[in-house]
Amino acid sequence: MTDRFSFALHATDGAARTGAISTPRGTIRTPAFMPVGTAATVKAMLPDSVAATGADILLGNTYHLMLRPGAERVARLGGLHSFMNWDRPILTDSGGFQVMSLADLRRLTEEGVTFRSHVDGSKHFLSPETSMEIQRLLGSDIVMAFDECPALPADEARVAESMRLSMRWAERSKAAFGDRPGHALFGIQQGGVTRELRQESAEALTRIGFDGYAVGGLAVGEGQEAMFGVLDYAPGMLPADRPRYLMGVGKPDDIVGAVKRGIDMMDCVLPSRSGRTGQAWTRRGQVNLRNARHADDPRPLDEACTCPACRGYSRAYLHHVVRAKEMIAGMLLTWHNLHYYQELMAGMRDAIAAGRFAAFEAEFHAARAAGDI
Ligand code: PRF
Ligand code: ZN
Repeated sequence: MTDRFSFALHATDGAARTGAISTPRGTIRTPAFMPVGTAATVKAMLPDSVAATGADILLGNTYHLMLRPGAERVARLGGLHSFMNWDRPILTDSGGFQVMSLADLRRLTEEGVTFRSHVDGSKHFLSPETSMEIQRLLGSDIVMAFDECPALPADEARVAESMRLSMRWAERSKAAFGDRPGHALFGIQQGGVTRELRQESAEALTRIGFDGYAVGGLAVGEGQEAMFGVLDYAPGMLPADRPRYLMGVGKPDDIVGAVKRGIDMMDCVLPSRSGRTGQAWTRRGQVNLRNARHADDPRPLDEACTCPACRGYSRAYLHHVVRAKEMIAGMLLTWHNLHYYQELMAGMRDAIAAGRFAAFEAEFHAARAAGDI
């Protein structure tokens, strides 16, 4: 095991890449999918179960953890890894994005953002400096720069102004982060769907210098076609020898399209959140277990899946526990969905290494076009 953070590219196939990020807490195989553990838990899953699905790294949230239970408390209790019983790498988002979507009474200035907690109405302040301090207290392995991200569609002047503020904040994030061997700081590209703004943002971030680079500001209302349009050029603007992380994406077809365009890391609440509402993702697309057609079906959700939900239970049982709102419904479907996502990532890594990503992509779309069996 290494005492440093590093990234090694193993193979490329077109723009798609496979490699490994080494950290003192373990290796992250890329392309990587990071399950979301917002409040120091991947909801409905034990950490060992999350690891059993194939996850190398989790995502945690500055915003949620600073409000509850508080970063100082987590630090006193030994840091987030020990607190939540997950000893592998953790990436933490920096909070600005969540403030904009969740907090009440937000006030944005050059200095940072003041807001009221959605939990108890208490007043808080986040800035590049306070976000770096909170992520340090949590013990995050991959720290995200503090940024701001407008929802799309937004007018270009507003997107440009916001991107330039985020670039000034990126510089302050880097200064406040300091030198922390074994921990990484990622910059976040903004600029909406405007190529010139994405270029300006990439140049600003590269000049500052980060351990990795995120493509932020996508999957915020622009639609898949526009997102892929940006991903046709945005990853190529970022240093090829550093990991590239697409934030908050996505559905399985978004993920395959992003990897095809040069993305190495992703996170999304979709597999865990939709598992808690009776939605499953399989090779053949989305399956709603609430649907009455499953009530008498003795077959597993996916006969080819090796997860506990598919090996031990029928569609009829899953349908029953979803309808009865039993806790095991969320547990089994979250497990299945995370397992499916990790199998998808493993399949892409193998395909890229073997130079057959195009064939993998064609098979992925053909299986979905066939529909649920
Ligand atoms: N910035 C940060 N977190 C994010 C985003 C962003 O732009 C997004 C956009 N998809 C999701 N999460 N800091
Ligand atoms: Zn399964």
